[in-house]
Amino acid sequence: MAQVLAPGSIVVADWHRCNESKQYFSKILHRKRRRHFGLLEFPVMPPHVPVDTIHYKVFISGKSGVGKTALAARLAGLNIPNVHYETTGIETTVVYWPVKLRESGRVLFFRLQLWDCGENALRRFDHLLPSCKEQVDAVLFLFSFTDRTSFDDLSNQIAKWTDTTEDRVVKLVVGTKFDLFMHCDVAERDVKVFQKTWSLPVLHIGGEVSDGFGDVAPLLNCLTEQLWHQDCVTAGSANYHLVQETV
Ligand SMILES: Nc1nc2c(ncn2[C@@H]2O[C@H](COP(=O)(O)OP(=O)(O)O)[C@@H](O)[C@H]2O)c(=O)[nH]1
Ligand SMILES: [Mg+2]
Repeated sequence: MAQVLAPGSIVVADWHRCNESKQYFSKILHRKRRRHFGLLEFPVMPPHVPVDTIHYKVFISGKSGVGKTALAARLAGLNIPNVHYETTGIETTVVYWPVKLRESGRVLFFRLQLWDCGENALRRFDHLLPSCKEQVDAVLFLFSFTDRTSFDDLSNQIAKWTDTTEDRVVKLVVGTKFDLFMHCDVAERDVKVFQKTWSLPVLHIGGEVSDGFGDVAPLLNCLTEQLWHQDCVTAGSANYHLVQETV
Protein backbone atom coordinates (compact mmCIF):
# COMPACT_ATOMS: atom_id res chain seq x y z
CA MET A 1 0.00 0.00 0.00
CA ALA A 2 1.25 3.50 -0.83
CA GLN A 3 2.95 5.46 1.91
CA VAL A 4 1.48 8.83 2.87
CA LEU A 5 4.03 11.55 2.20
CA ALA A 6 4.28 14.26 4.83
CA PRO A 7 3.02 17.51 3.26
CA GLY A 8 5.95 19.60 2.06
CA SER A 9 8.42 16.70 1.95
CA ILE A 10 8.94 17.03 -1.83
CA VAL A 11 7.47 20.38 -2.88
CA VAL A 12 7.81 23.64 -0.95
CA ALA A 13 4.59 24.03 1.03
CA ASP A 14 2.98 27.48 0.94
CA TRP A 15 5.30 28.52 -1.89
CA HIS A 16 2.49 30.73 -3.26
CA ARG A 17 3.11 32.99 -0.26
CA CYS A 18 6.81 33.54 -1.09
CA ASN A 19 7.88 36.62 -3.03
CA GLU A 20 10.04 34.63 -5.44
CA SER A 21 7.00 32.60 -6.57
CA LYS A 22 5.10 35.71 -7.73
CA GLN A 23 6.51 35.71 -11.26
CA TYR A 24 5.18 32.14 -11.73
CA PHE A 25 1.80 32.53 -10.02
CA SER A 26 1.15 35.78 -11.91
CA LYS A 27 1.04 33.65 -15.09
CA ILE A 28 -2.02 31.80 -13.86
CA LEU A 29 -3.81 35.03 -12.96
CA HIS A 30 -5.68 37.58 -15.05
CA ARG A 31 -6.75 40.87 -13.41
CA LYS A 32 -6.12 39.39 -9.97
CA ARG A 33 -8.43 36.45 -10.67
CA ARG A 34 -7.49 33.00 -11.89
CA ARG A 35 -6.92 32.86 -15.60
CA HIS A 36 -9.07 30.38 -17.47
CA PHE A 37 -6.98 28.13 -19.73
CA GLY A 38 -8.52 26.57 -22.82
CA LEU A 39 -7.20 23.25 -24.08
CA LEU A 40 -4.52 24.87 -26.25
CA GLU A 41 -3.52 27.70 -23.91
CA PHE A 42 -0.68 27.66 -21.43
CA PRO A 43 1.24 30.05 -19.18
CA VAL A 44 4.16 31.70 -20.99
CA MET A 45 7.30 32.59 -19.04
CA PRO A 46 9.93 35.06 -20.30
CA PRO A 47 12.73 33.36 -22.31
CA HIS A 48 15.29 33.74 -19.53
CA VAL A 49 13.10 31.77 -17.12
CA PRO A 50 12.70 28.36 -18.75
CA VAL A 51 10.19 26.16 -16.92
CA ASP A 52 9.20 22.60 -17.79
CA THR A 53 5.52 21.75 -17.89
CA ILE A 54 4.38 18.24 -17.07
CA HIS A 55 0.97 16.92 -18.01
CA TYR A 56 -1.32 14.74 -15.93
CA LYS A 57 -4.83 13.39 -16.20
CA VAL A 58 -6.87 13.41 -13.00
CA PHE A 59 -10.25 11.72 -12.62
CA ILE A 60 -12.77 13.00 -10.06
CA SER A 61 -14.81 10.16 -8.60
CA GLY A 62 -17.89 10.30 -6.35
CA LYS A 63 -21.65 9.94 -6.23
CA SER A 64 -24.02 12.50 -7.69
CA GLY A 65 -24.25 15.75 -5.73
CA VAL A 66 -21.08 15.13 -3.73
CA GLY A 67 -19.37 18.17 -5.29
CA LYS A 68 -17.27 16.92 -8.25
CA THR A 69 -18.17 19.75 -10.61
CA ALA A 70 -17.80 22.30 -7.81
CA LEU A 71 -14.34 20.94 -6.95
CA ALA A 72 -13.17 21.13 -10.57
CA ALA A 73 -14.42 24.74 -10.73
CA ARG A 74 -12.80 25.63 -7.42
CA LEU A 75 -9.42 24.19 -8.39
CA ALA A 76 -9.55 26.21 -11.61
CA GLY A 77 -10.60 29.35 -9.68
CA LEU A 78 -14.02 29.51 -11.37
CA ASN A 79 -17.34 30.24 -9.72
CA ILE A 80 -19.08 27.28 -8.16
CA PRO A 81 -22.56 26.53 -9.52
CA ASN A 82 -25.12 27.17 -6.75
CA VAL A 83 -27.73 24.90 -8.19
CA HIS A 84 -26.97 21.26 -8.61
CA TYR A 85 -27.52 19.79 -12.04
CA GLU A 86 -26.21 16.39 -12.97
CA THR A 87 -23.22 16.64 -15.31
CA THR A 88 -24.50 15.10 -18.55
CA GLY A 89 -21.28 13.59 -19.87
CA ILE A 90 -17.56 14.15 -19.42
CA GLU A 91 -16.37 17.69 -18.70
CA THR A 92 -12.66 18.47 -18.59
CA THR A 93 -11.01 21.46 -16.95
CA VAL A 94 -7.37 22.46 -17.23
CA VAL A 95 -5.52 23.70 -14.14
CA TYR A 96 -1.93 24.94 -14.14
CA TRP A 97 -0.06 24.93 -10.86
CA PRO A 98 3.56 26.00 -10.35
CA VAL A 99 5.59 24.04 -7.85
CA LYS A 100 9.10 24.33 -6.43
CA LEU A 101 10.89 21.07 -5.67
CA ARG A 102 12.55 21.22 -2.27
CA GLU A 103 15.69 19.27 -3.00
CA SER A 104 16.78 20.73 -6.34
CA GLY A 105 15.05 24.12 -6.13
CA ARG A 106 13.68 23.41 -9.61
CA VAL A 107 10.37 25.00 -10.59
CA LEU A 108 7.81 23.04 -12.62
CA PHE A 109 4.41 23.84 -14.03
CA PHE A 110 1.95 21.01 -13.48
CA ARG A 111 -0.80 20.88 -16.07
CA LEU A 112 -3.67 18.97 -14.53
CA GLN A 113 -6.51 17.97 -16.79
CA LEU A 114 -9.44 17.27 -14.48
CA TRP A 115 -12.03 14.77 -15.74
CA ASP A 116 -15.48 15.17 -14.25
CA CYS A 117 -18.20 12.77 -15.32
CA GLY A 118 -21.81 12.63 -14.07
CA GLU A 119 -22.56 9.41 -12.20
CA ASN A 120 -25.76 8.68 -14.12
CA ALA A 121 -23.95 9.10 -17.43
CA LEU A 122 -21.24 6.69 -16.22
CA ARG A 123 -23.88 4.12 -15.35
CA ARG A 124 -25.82 4.51 -18.57
CA PHE A 125 -22.94 4.55 -21.04
CA ASP A 126 -20.43 1.73 -20.63
CA HIS A 127 -17.78 3.36 -22.81
CA LEU A 128 -17.33 6.41 -20.55
CA LEU A 129 -15.49 4.81 -17.61
CA PRO A 130 -12.85 3.10 -19.80
CA SER A 131 -12.05 6.44 -21.48
CA CYS A 132 -11.85 8.15 -18.07
CA LYS A 133 -9.51 5.40 -16.86
CA GLU A 134 -7.31 5.40 -19.95
CA GLN A 135 -3.83 6.68 -19.03
CA VAL A 136 -5.14 8.30 -15.89
CA ASP A 137 -2.47 9.48 -13.44
CA ALA A 138 -4.54 10.24 -10.36
CA VAL A 139 -8.01 9.80 -8.92
CA LEU A 140 -9.65 12.07 -6.39
CA PHE A 141 -12.20 10.09 -4.36
CA LEU A 142 -14.83 12.49 -3.05
CA PHE A 143 -17.13 12.21 -0.08
CA SER A 144 -19.29 14.94 1.42
CA PHE A 145 -19.10 15.84 5.10
CA THR A 146 -22.88 16.29 4.97
CA ASP A 147 -23.62 12.84 3.54
CA ARG A 148 -22.58 9.82 5.61
CA THR A 149 -23.42 7.35 2.84
CA SER A 150 -20.86 9.00 0.55
CA PHE A 151 -18.20 8.42 3.24
CA ASP A 152 -19.27 4.80 3.87
CA ASP A 153 -19.10 4.13 0.13
CA LEU A 154 -15.45 5.23 -0.19
CA SER A 155 -14.03 1.72 0.21
CA ASN A 156 -16.24 0.48 -2.64
CA GLN A 157 -15.13 3.37 -4.83
CA ILE A 158 -11.45 2.78 -4.10
CA ALA A 159 -11.78 -0.98 -4.57
CA LYS A 160 -12.82 -0.34 -8.19
CA TRP A 161 -9.39 1.22 -8.79
CA THR A 162 -7.12 -1.29 -7.13
CA ASP A 163 -6.49 -3.95 -9.73
CA THR A 164 -2.89 -4.47 -10.78
CA THR A 165 -2.93 -2.22 -13.85
CA GLU A 166 -3.96 0.73 -11.69
CA ASP A 167 -1.22 0.29 -9.07
CA ARG A 168 0.58 3.37 -10.24
CA VAL A 169 -2.44 5.64 -10.08
CA VAL A 170 -2.13 8.28 -7.35
CA LYS A 171 -5.12 8.21 -5.00
CA LEU A 172 -6.37 11.05 -2.82
CA VAL A 173 -9.53 11.36 -0.76
CA VAL A 174 -11.28 14.73 -0.59
CA GLY A 175 -14.05 15.60 1.86
CA THR A 176 -16.28 18.33 0.39
CA LYS A 177 -18.74 20.78 2.03
CA PHE A 178 -16.47 21.14 5.05
CA ASP A 179 -17.98 24.61 5.50
CA LEU A 180 -21.41 23.13 6.32
CA PHE A 181 -20.25 22.01 9.76
CA MET A 182 -23.76 22.50 11.22
CA HIS A 183 -24.87 19.59 9.05
CA CYS A 184 -21.74 17.52 9.49
CA ASP A 185 -22.46 13.81 9.29
CA VAL A 186 -18.90 12.46 9.38
CA ALA A 187 -16.89 12.67 12.62
CA GLU A 188 -13.23 13.65 12.57
CA ARG A 189 -12.20 10.47 14.36
CA ASP A 190 -13.90 8.38 11.62
CA VAL A 191 -11.84 10.27 9.04
CA LYS A 192 -8.66 9.56 11.03
CA VAL A 193 -9.46 5.84 11.30
CA PHE A 194 -10.15 5.75 7.58
CA GLN A 195 -6.87 7.53 6.79
CA LYS A 196 -4.91 5.06 8.91
CA THR A 197 -6.64 2.01 7.47
CA TRP A 198 -6.18 3.01 3.83
CA SER A 199 -2.89 4.96 4.09
CA LEU A 200 -4.26 7.58 1.74
CA PRO A 201 -4.07 11.36 2.13
CA VAL A 202 -7.44 12.83 3.14
CA LEU A 203 -8.05 16.53 2.50
CA HIS A 204 -11.06 18.72 3.08
CA ILE A 205 -12.50 21.61 1.15
CA GLY A 206 -15.51 23.91 1.27
CA GLY A 207 -16.81 27.45 1.48
CA GLU A 208 -16.68 30.38 -0.89
CA VAL A 209 -14.02 30.44 -3.58
CA SER A 210 -11.41 32.94 -2.44
CA ASP A 211 -9.44 35.28 -4.68
CA GLY A 212 -6.08 34.01 -3.46
CA PHE A 213 -4.64 30.51 -3.65
CA GLY A 214 -5.08 29.69 0.06
CA ASP A 215 -8.12 27.43 -0.26
CA VAL A 216 -6.74 25.27 -3.10
CA ALA A 217 -2.99 25.27 -2.35
CA PRO A 218 -3.03 22.40 0.21
CA LEU A 219 -4.91 20.13 -2.21
CA LEU A 220 -2.94 21.08 -5.33
CA ASN A 221 0.38 20.81 -3.50
CA CYS A 222 -0.55 17.41 -2.10
CA LEU A 223 -1.70 16.16 -5.51
CA THR A 224 1.37 17.43 -7.37
CA GLU A 225 3.65 16.06 -4.66
CA GLN A 226 2.11 12.60 -4.95
CA LEU A 227 2.27 12.71 -8.76
CA TRP A 228 5.94 13.69 -8.75
CA HIS A 229 6.74 11.03 -6.16
CA GLN A 230 4.93 8.40 -8.21
CA ASP A 231 6.91 9.42 -11.31
CA CYS A 232 10.17 9.13 -9.40
CA VAL A 233 9.21 5.67 -8.11
CA THR A 234 8.29 4.58 -11.63
CA ALA A 235 11.49 6.03 -13.14
CA GLY A 236 13.53 4.41 -10.35
CA SER A 237 12.04 0.98 -10.92
CA ALA A 238 12.49 1.40 -14.71
CA ASN A 239 16.20 2.14 -14.18
CA TYR A 240 16.42 -0.81 -11.83
CA HIS A 241 14.99 -3.10 -14.50
CA LEU A 242 17.42 -1.66 -17.07
CA VAL A 243 20.38 -2.41 -14.79
CA GLN A 244 19.07 -5.92 -14.21
CA GLU A 245 18.80 -6.53 -17.93
CA THR A 246 22.28 -5.28 -18.81
CA VAL A 247 24.12 -7.22 -16.05
N1 LIG B 1 -21.59 24.73 0.83
C1 LIG B 1 -21.00 23.99 -0.09
N2 LIG B 1 -21.71 23.55 -1.13
C2 LIG B 1 -21.08 22.79 -2.06
C3 LIG B 1 -19.71 22.44 -1.96
N3 LIG B 1 -19.37 21.67 -3.03
C4 LIG B 1 -20.48 21.55 -3.76
N4 LIG B 1 -21.52 22.22 -3.20
C5 LIG B 1 -22.93 22.29 -3.69
O1 LIG B 1 -23.41 20.97 -3.80
C6 LIG B 1 -24.23 20.80 -4.96
C7 LIG B 1 -23.71 19.65 -5.81
O2 LIG B 1 -22.41 19.97 -6.30
P1 LIG B 1 -21.88 19.46 -7.72
O3 LIG B 1 -20.46 19.86 -7.82
O4 LIG B 1 -22.78 19.90 -8.81
O5 LIG B 1 -22.01 17.86 -7.52
P2 LIG B 1 -21.61 16.68 -8.53
O6 LIG B 1 -22.91 16.02 -8.92
O7 LIG B 1 -20.75 15.72 -7.75
O8 LIG B 1 -20.89 17.28 -9.71
C8 LIG B 1 -24.20 22.16 -5.68
O9 LIG B 1 -25.40 22.82 -5.37
C9 LIG B 1 -22.99 22.87 -5.10
O10 LIG B 1 -23.19 24.28 -5.05
C10 LIG B 1 -18.98 22.94 -0.82
O11 LIG B 1 -17.78 22.67 -0.64
N5 LIG B 1 -19.68 23.70 0.08
MG1 LIG C 1 -21.44 17.31 -11.71
